[in-house]
Amino acid sequence: MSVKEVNFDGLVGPTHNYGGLSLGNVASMKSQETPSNPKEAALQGLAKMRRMVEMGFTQGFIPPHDRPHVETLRGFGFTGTDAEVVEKAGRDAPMLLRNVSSASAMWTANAATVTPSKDSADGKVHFTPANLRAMFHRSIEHPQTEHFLRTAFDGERFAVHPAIPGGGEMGDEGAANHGRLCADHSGQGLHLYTFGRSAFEKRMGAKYPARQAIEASQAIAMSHGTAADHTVYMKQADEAIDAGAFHNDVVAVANGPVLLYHERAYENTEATLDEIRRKADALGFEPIFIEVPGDEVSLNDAIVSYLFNSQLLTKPDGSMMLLLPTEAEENERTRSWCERAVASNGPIAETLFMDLRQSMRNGGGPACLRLRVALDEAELAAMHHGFLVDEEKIARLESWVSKHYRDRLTPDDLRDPELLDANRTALDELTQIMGAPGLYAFQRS
Ligand code: SUG
Repeated sequence: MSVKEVNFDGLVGPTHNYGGLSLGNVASMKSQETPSNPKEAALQGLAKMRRMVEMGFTQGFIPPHDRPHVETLRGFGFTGTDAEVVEKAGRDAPMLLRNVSSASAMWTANAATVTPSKDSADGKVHFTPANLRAMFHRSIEHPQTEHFLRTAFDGERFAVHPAIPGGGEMGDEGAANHGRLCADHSGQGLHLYTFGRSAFEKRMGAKYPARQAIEASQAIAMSHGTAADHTVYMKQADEAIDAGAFHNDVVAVANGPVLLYHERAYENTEATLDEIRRKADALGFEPIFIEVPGDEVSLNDAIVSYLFNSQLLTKPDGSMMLLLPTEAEENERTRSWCERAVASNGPIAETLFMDLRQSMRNGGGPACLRLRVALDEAELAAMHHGFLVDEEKIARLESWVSKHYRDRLTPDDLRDPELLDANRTALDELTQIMGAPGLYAFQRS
């Protein structure tokens, strides 16, 4: 049965703002307190989805989370009506309110880790929502994500697990630190899990946190039933993390047999690539490594341009393209690298640069905004089609955004209790567009 890779993009939520919440994410730290434009952010994301549909890809989306998240504030002792809770938190705990208001669920590469049915022991598609424990504002995402995934992928063909228990350094950041190599999407895959640390290691002296624990990745591989000889664990280079590669997808991307990565992305690169070669050979395909040398594109160039945070896509005609952010076109070194890559007649036949600046200013490029799920025809038919888009639904979502979203928001504006009400009205209407009534907890209580 033929298998398609479906990209589920995070629909940017109405509270998109620059809170400066992510230590080690240089764009987020730099944008702190500047005004955002949630309407433009959501429309930029929808424009990317539209391009994907126009090029013949099957495209899905994951709706925004309910923000500000009143239940979390109640957990911190705030009481009263929902509006009172937001008002009191805005007055007495503005940083807490900022954290529970983030629209960070838009970066669905961090929503979950996915194992296609071809690669799991029980033949089901497996999902584990990421616990995202490294950053408080993201650690509250997984219960809503789990509910969305259970709604989207319901039935015997799918298995949705709870997040890996968090606490201490037991961090899991989902698909942003996971890649899958295969001959093509219908073939069996080799799973590349990238980690920054052991949860039990005392990591002293580092500039920035290493978010992914190897124990979390191992737990996912085990619960998804991925065979040990179909799995490779790769250690992120500390140098890359400290330069701002807070997720591996800032310095590497995989698609089909191709692994595109920065020379300094990993520790023990040679030994790791050998392991990939050996395990891929046993699966019957030859991996194609495209290493970008540090003297052509420095780690810093990679991080400011997000060259690697691109979508490496196999088009319906079988050729590969790279969908990148405009920042990678503006940086002379990354643009020239792209030009040389296309001219070399290698696997990357074409590039497409897209304006995703609103998300980029928070450290979220094209690849952060999407969760890849490889589905065969029966699985695609069995999933909830409210989470899929075609051109007509994208047009409806664009009007919905234009009607409900503000075009300017600062972290201070989050104190406005009317924002909560307006957001819930918008999300309620969104569930009607999706045909998914009661998707949000506030609709069920
Ligand atoms: O987790 N930024 C996100 C960006 C996630 C990017 N995802 C991938 N690389 N896959 C993060 O650091 C910033 C929010 C703020 O500062 O307002 C933020 O959460």
